[in-house]
Amino acid sequence: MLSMDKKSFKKAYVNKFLEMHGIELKEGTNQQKYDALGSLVRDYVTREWLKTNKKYNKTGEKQVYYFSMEFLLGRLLGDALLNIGIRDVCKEALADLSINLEELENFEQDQGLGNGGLGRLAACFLDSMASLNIPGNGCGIRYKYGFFEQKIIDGKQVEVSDDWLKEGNVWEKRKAEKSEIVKFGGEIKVSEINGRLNFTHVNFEPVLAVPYDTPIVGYENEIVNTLRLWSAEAVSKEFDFSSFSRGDFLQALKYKNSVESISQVLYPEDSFYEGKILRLKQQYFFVSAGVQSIIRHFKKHGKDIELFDEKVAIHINDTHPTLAIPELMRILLDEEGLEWDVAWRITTNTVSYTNHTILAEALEKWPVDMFKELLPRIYMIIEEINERFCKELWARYPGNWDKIARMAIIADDKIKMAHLAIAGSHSVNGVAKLHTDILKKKEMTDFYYLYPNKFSNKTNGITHRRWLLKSNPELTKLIKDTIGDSFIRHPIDLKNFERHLYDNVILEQLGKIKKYNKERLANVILKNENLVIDPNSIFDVQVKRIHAYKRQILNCLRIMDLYNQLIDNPNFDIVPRTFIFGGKAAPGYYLAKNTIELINCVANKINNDSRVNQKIKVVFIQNYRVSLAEQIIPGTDVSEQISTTTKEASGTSNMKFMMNGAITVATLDGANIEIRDEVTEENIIIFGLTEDEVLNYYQNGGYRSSDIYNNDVRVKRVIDDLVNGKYHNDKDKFKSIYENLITYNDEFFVLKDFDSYLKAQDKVDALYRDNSKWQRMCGINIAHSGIFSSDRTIEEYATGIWGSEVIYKNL
Ligand code: 26Q
Repeated sequence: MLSMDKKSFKKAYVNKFLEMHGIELKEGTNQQKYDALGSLVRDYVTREWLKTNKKYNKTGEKQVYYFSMEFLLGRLLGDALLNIGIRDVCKEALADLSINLEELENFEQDQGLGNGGLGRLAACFLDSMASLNIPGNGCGIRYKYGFFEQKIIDGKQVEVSDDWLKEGNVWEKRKAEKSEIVKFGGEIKVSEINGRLNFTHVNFEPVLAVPYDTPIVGYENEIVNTLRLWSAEAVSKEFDFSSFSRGDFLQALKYKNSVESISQVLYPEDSFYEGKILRLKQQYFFVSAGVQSIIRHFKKHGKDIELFDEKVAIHINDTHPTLAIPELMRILLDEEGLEWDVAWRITTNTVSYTNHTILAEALEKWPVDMFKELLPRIYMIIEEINERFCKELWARYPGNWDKIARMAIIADDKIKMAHLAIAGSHSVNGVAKLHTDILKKKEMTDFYYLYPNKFSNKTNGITHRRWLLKSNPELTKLIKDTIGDSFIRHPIDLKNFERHLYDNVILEQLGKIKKYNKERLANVILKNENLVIDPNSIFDVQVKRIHAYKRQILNCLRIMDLYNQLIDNPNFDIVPRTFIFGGKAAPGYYLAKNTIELINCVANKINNDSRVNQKIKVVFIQNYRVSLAEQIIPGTDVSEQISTTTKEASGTSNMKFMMNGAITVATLDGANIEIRDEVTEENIIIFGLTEDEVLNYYQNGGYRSSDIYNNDVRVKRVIDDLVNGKYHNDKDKFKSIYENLITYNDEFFVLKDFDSYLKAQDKVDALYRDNSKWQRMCGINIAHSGIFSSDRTIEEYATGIWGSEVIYKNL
């Protein structure tokens, strides 16, 4: 923890400002003030960063490298201030200078290099590793453009590119001297030297991978870890001016453009695989640069390559970085001269893999022809891995061709990345109990029987530092005042809060804090959406990627039903509710975009209908992202976690909401089950089909959505409302949703779960009327959220998978 008093902070800040901008503070713009503050804090952080790196080099502790295509960090200033322990000093010092810290924080662009859950999980994990003194590094891509900015124009999503670097980024440090070369295309020349085959890569296209390092600050422990993101640049030799004289200018330009496109933009699909060559280039690009730099660092410290797996753990976040396996093999074989078996032992001991989805359409399978041409040597290695793997299968299941074909890494001219990831790693984990069970008994069952010991569950978590301490300081203060501050280092201690939930004063304070946060959120909505909402109404929130399986449509249909009820019966007594939606649709995902339009049309109709708009209102908040989540979640009463059971691997916003004292309405899916187990059935509202029912329908059929449509008048009415012009002049506007539900038999059981969802919502209404009961339920959710801190998750990864020394316990 940095010791710093207000006076010296003030002085340092004023000096920094002057030095940077050459004008007086009072003449500066807010952007300039933010830049100076960021730069000052970065300087403080840098000192501890250097110390940490020195320490790691001295102790030689095992390093963990978390490889991920996505890191959804959000803003870093507030996080850094909190973790180095000077947030309060800074806030007061700035106040003395008539500067509002929160206002300045808003000038920081979100670092939005991720789509959703998987990318945010990577960010929470980095925070926990640093805070638990684990030598943990991130490795990914420095996309020039992050996840697109979403605008809603005429009710429709419009994508705007996210030029997040345009005002600069104080947190990153370019390390040109640590660049690596990544090779694409070309041919492999095989020769024999001293009885050993030698592989030489010729005529390849070289790409320069330049690292940019970002500090990851641990919580008050003087540890600053590193996130290394790679940027693709032309190798200057290949783009030199001699080209001009040779008249190859266009050729050189083409090369430059093609290289730079690699780290140009994040793919905005989060659950849909399309075999794009650029995506494959991105994957190999960062994985190759990452593995090369790990080996270089390892060897620089004079260590024996055969001990690599004792000192390095590489974790792959889903299959996207799976090429780390053949790339590590390539280096160990071709550059270090190891024998296959030794290289394979080292590689599998080093790599571990997390699966995040069971959606078949998200599984990565690369066409052999394309792959081979782009990565000829890597392809040869995968072929060899496949051959040896199939031999192992043959020995184990002689004659069982079906099974071997099913499990092979290369089959039907495709490379199955999940199979490669399982074969090439020592650990495979799912992200919630149900998800892991499904992997074991369905999706990966063949592999589970082959390698039962590789499989384990690691239920996801969230960093309570960002999602409680930083985003909800008022609640944090109440908890601290009530149970002390041990929960900050040991979030499980939040349990001690439960005893106090029979104290009416505490319940009242909980209510007041929620109200305050709702008012804050109402202001955000007024500012961003120009809509007035009532903080006395129930804030009922569904914010996440827009996807059929997450069932925003179910939520929308019940609002349409409620609207019908209120019109039919003007005396219908409900607690006023505000329905809040947010989330981005993949640009090519028509149904998801249509869902956004439906929500906006329903909002438009209801918000302008004076018969109901004192009782219900609907908001779609644009451009949902980490910094907005931090403002929405603390102000939420009801958290909607309503995915079709079995489809959501875990979910993590469910955890963020409970930690901030929202009541969850949920299906028994993903981590919702574990949340229910923690808080017990009385403190969560569960509805919908069970796992067995869903799996049974998928396996044996027997569901007909049209039967429900024909038999349930409320269902019939809302479905008809989709296509009768009620919400849009163009009756065909929502035809895709209608067809999805009726013509194509409702793959996600929206209509099947509709009735039980309505009953769940009636229960919310009834419970909310008993204020102290409601507040107690909220308190119980907070008290039981500690287990969902990513510190718990990371401790499980560290001890169960990575073999890191966990020394933070002595703190
Ligand atoms: C793959 C190939 C080509 C292009 C894009 C992709 C791609 C990109 C991102 C596929 C998947 C993703 C992201 C998946 C994701 O966010 N999954 C979520 O992971 C969370 C953390 O484990 C879980 O809580 C969620 O349940 C899961 O949906």
